[in-house]
Amino acid sequence: MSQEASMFAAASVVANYNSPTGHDLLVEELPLPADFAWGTATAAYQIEGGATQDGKGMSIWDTYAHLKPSRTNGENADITCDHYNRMPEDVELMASLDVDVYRFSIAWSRVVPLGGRNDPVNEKGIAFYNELIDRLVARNIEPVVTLYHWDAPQAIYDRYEAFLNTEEFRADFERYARLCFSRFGSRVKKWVTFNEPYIISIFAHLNGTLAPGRCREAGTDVKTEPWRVGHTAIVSHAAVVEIYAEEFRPSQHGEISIVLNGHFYEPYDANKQADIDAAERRLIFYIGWFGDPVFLGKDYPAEMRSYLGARLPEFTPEERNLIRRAAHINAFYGMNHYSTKYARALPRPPADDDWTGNIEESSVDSEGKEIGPVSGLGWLRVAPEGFRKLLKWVWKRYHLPIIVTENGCPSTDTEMEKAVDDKFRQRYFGLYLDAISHAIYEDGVKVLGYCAWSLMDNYEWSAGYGPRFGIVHVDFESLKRTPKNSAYYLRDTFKSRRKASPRDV
Ligand code: PNW
Repeated sequence: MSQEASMFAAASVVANYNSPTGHDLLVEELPLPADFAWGTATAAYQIEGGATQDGKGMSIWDTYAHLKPSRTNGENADITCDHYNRMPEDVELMASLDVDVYRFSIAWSRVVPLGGRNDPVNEKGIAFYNELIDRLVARNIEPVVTLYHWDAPQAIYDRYEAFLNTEEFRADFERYARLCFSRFGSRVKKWVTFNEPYIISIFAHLNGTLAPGRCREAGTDVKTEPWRVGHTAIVSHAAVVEIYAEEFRPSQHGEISIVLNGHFYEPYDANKQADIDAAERRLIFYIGWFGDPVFLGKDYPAEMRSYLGARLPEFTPEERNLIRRAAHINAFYGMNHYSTKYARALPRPPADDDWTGNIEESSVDSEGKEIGPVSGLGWLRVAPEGFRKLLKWVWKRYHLPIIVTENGCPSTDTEMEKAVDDKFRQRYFGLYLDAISHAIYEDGVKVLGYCAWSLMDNYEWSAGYGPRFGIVHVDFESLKRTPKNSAYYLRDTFKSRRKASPRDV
């Protein structure tokens, strides 16, 4: 299994910030602008449960999580946090933590059970999100709403394989988006089309570790499918962004964009030009793939064209015009970021399914230095300096205000007591907020807000209930929620850090 493919598997290493490898990371509690917003993030499939309740249709995740043999650690999210039935309590919980914003996603198959443009709307599903939004607004919490967080309606996958059919998907996604804008847009002022198109493309259509699980072993075409999937996401995003700007924004006055994830990459050997180039190329393959068409209205980066050749789709003239028109409508850059890795240039020619720009990733550099202490997940290491550098890289390339739409980690202890006194996580948050402060005040990057991943422990996709990312503990037997100390840490740190610290960018 490649390093990327194994990232949803839990690691059992115990972290030590003062490790013998020289990590001595101390939280400085640096200031943040007075108008900096903070909140929590979730995704529908990971927290809602109510899998078949009130007319919800099946999504590709309902199918994937029930495959036999299991590809999700034997676990599914039929119930998970049961947020669908406990939503009022969860809103009160957030209010008690003084959050400014809540980022959540709408389950497409809850509002259009069969997903298609001519399929009926499920009013009970609409009512659920209406109540959620109303309760948030009543508590002065701003909703940030993601239209697509990985849970395509199963029916559109059965009909035309969802993202693999650009025209069909785009048409169905346009109708779904219009429905959401018209029903929820009077109160939702920040929209996100897609969460992490990189992960949708690579993990779901190359490594096969996420639904619908397409991979070489399953006999699908891993050389071209991921790039077609990415293309569909870019074109559908642009179409929906334009629809919002033309049909809804004049009366609703909201903003729309996309959320891109990405590690930062450091060269494996900082003295080797090939590795310095490899680190930059890896960022371009991860982020530029989507960022250049979406935010600059340009073709895929030249590096990708030269490495991937005919595997990378061409934009049709209509698509080219569309992405050019839509690019300037995006109001912010939604950034999901967790960790940093080293990139090493491979000496041999790329594999026929290479998706990295022919580089190898690792957590240890040429001198044996680790990038940072490991969290409860092997791929997620604490490396706040990389976060600062990524903020700078993104700002320089796209020059859009950044909202950190996800950041967090699973602690190394899962025992109830230790999990609630989650020092590892508190320190991670403290360090990553320091990195934002450096980026704002020293590097001149515009960062508007921060959402911790996640509000509560939830279903971590193919890793099931193993890794706990929540700032609130969930007992999956009783479904009782207990705030961890990191929740209070975030509440208090935003209270104190934001005092009288004017934004000077
Ligand atoms: C995100 N990476 O996924 C998702 O948006 C969440 O739903 C998920 O629970 C969370 O992060 C934690 O995993 C990611 O490889 C998957 O950098 C992979 C990466 C980052 C985020």
